[in-house]
Amino acid sequence: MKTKMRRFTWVIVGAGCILALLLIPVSCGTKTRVQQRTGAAEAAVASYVAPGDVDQYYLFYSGGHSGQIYVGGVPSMRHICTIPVFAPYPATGYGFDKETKEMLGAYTWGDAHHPALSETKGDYDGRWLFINDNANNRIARIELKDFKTRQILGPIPNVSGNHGSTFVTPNTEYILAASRFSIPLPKGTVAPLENYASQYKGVVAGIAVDPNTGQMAVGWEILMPPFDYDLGDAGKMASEGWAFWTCYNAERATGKLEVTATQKDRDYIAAVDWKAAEKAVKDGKTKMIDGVKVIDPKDVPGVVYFLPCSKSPHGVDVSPDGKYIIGSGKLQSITTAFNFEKMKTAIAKKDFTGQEDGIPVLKYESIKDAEINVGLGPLHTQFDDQGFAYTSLFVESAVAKWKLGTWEVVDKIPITYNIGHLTAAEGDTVTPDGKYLVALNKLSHGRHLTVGPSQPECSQLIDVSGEKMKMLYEAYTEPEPHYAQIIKADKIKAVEVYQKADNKNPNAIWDVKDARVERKGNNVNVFMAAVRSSFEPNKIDVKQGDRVTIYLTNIEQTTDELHGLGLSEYNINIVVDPGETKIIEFVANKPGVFPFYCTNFCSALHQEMQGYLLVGGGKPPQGQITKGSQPSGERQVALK
Ligand code: RUQ
Ligand code: CUA
Repeated sequence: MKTKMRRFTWVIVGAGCILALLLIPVSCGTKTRVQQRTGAAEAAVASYVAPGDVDQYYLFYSGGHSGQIYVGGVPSMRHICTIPVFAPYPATGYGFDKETKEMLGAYTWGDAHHPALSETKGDYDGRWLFINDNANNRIARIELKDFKTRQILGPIPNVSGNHGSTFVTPNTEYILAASRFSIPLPKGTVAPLENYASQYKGVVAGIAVDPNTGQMAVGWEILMPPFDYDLGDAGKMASEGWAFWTCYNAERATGKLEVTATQKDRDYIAAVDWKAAEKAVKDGKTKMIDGVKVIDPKDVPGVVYFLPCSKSPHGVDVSPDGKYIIGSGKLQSITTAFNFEKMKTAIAKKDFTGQEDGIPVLKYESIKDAEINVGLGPLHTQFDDQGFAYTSLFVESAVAKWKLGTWEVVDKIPITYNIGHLTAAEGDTVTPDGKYLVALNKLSHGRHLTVGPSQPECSQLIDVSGEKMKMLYEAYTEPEPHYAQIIKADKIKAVEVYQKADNKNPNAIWDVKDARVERKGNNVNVFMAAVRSSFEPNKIDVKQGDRVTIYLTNIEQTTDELHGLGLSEYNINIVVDPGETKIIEFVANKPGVFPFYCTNFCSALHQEMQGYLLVGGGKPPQGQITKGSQPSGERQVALK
């Protein structure tokens, strides 16, 4: 592939040279080398952030089945940090201390797809970041004051394969969630796959968010036909109060979906009046399934409608003014702009063509404003500040720029290769910024230093400030960014040190004089301080079988002075930020002497920052290790 690409480039460059020689100074469509270099220099300057300077925007991109979120800067595209969410992350000690271990529960992985920044009046407010776990039906909330995961909700009852998530309503009243895989409900029930069409159920849901704390809880759930609910977006401005999800497999098929679920010409976008859903829950028009109040649309007319959409749609995106709902059939070359007002009129006039399990299907011709000829394999659409929309074309490997209202395609830029999502600066708000667009590409095909068969993912930064889109930069990431959001840097105000006054852990200690080991029966409590460059206490003496709890406080109040505690052969690894207390719990079940040491380079004497855990009750010291004995994993000592 690479060789071919290189050869191809040579041909182009060669042709460019010849043309340049022939045609100078007459300009032509082909760029000369000088022009190419100027373009490259311009692009380099446009994405350059000098040492010591910071980016204009944060880029939060999902880490796919790594379960994490990556944080980058725009326009530099530099990776700044990783926020662990659904999987343990030894680098920050995530998943090893009591709090994060409990948050992760029994799961050691998640499949993170769509990060969503919290909003106030339809604008990112910089408070929280939410992200879905497609695999284990969870949603996490990250506090942007300290970039830490603070809550993981789920598995959400009745939702199976939470892909159509997380998308927030304009004031973060709800986070959308939905079933990608319909199953018999409640979870735990089994029905034969032959009965899929009648006994399996989909669910769309609104997860309620406490406006003060961000705490999430199930708000409402709606029982849906057994389709595959794919992506969502919340209505805004004109369409505020509504939520939209695409779905494929209106065929209600099973087996080889590639074939069985692509039979019909149309699938749907589900439109939910979430204020009506809220009211139905309040009025008790629900039934309990797995402890959740679920709305059956048959009992609550008006809560949900289906908009017919080109077959196998993927993304659904609401324009900044809320007037248009953009849905694309991923096997087609058009994207459809549905008109929200027309949708309301059609509902009022009962302009239906049928129903699915009691849910009215609106007439396509009555609600669509335009079919835009964007190109092959349209997936997702983003918006700028000039009334333009940008649609990613997976099959064509391109982005199409088109005008809302006139529906004409005005520009196209090739992408390398196979773009999935794309994200624009403040692109999901009611006032997008324009300026930058990031293409999140599915394949990199060796455009980087070779790293073996497991290749990184590629994203490309595009300048969208002018008439023509300009490619600026290409960056690589770990697997597997799906969606990302870009927020103005000055909207986020994060702390760099936890103030002592804010640390509410009753077992924190702030003076090495208070460091101690206390025993109550088999429970050993260690009150430990970490400060450059020692742990106090640095000796913990316990008996085999004791339950050990270490309250580890980093008493530093200085930026970037982190300490870690790695305990050899006990699989324990904690990091404490300045001013933070973490709780380490374990049973000292292995006898012996186990060193612990600081894992984060903190000072010139960082290597000296260490101590010992002595777990008594094993064999007493008995002479010398036999010379020449093979290490076998078993203790081999010479008996006298
Ligand atoms: S998906 S490439 Cu998981 Cu968001 Cu569209
Ligand atoms: Cu503390 Cu290294």
